[in-house]
Amino acid sequence: MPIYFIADVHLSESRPELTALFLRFMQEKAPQAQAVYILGDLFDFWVGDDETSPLIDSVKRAIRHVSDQGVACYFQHGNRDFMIGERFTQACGMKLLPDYQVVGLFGQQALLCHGDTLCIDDVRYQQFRKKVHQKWRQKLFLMLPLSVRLKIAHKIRHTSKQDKQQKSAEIMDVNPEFTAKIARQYGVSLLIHGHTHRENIHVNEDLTRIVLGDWKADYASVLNVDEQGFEFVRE
Ligand code: LP5
Ligand code: MN
Repeated sequence: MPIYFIADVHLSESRPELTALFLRFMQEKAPQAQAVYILGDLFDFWVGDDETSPLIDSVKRAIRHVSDQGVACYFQHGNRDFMIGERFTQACGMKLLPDYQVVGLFGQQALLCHGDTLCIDDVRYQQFRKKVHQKWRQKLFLMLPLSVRLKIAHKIRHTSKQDKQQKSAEIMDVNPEFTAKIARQYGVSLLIHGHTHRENIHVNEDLTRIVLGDWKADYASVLNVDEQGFEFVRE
């Protein structure tokens, strides 16, 4: 049975076609797998596990349905949904993984991460990340009314979109030397990540780096891993 990897679905009320793709993937494809790994940015943004909506409920139910069938479901935080907590992942029957996780894939060790931590040349983003990952800031944020949290999230999204216009594509990609160093640190020669939306398999002497794609209006980008190897499939 294969293992599926997905990332950067960016579910939101404003993109119902992505929700439809995700629900279809969960209903039709995911039950055929032994495991499904979601490597971050499942949602366009997340402001706390206490938020409820028809979208969140349907996603929760769809993942739960798959995990209840014995498919191991895993989630890693992205830069958009790092506020997802155990309350949400447990309701889905998913295991919340740390930012870096080594897993065995058909005899090969692979390092998994969202990918944002590898983009160290994006200094403004890394400063922002450091701040919003501070536990005390997150605790304070969660004490705010939901409506205020949503306003702040929209404000950050707006600033982020503006900032990105000033950044080169190179700055917003992973730093190759740093990425190689991290892979060495974890003792792997295979890395799987998302975030940059630059779906690809980069094969170098010391490291194979698989970059998951984001989901488009008309297809889901899924990495299928089995005894035969790695393959991107479009659902
Ligand atoms: O997401 P994407 O691809 O557009 O851009 C990312 C980086 N941007 C982000 C921000 C997210 O888009 C939005 C996250 C919403 C989270 C909501 C919960 C908040 C919880 C707070 C808990 C304490 O990740 C972008 C990268 C890009 O990827 C490529 O890697 O460049 O980084 C930025 O744009 C960061 C900016 O450079 C700096 C942002 C400063 C924002 C400050 C806004 C202050 C508003 C305060 C209002 C009270
Ligand atoms: Mn991301």
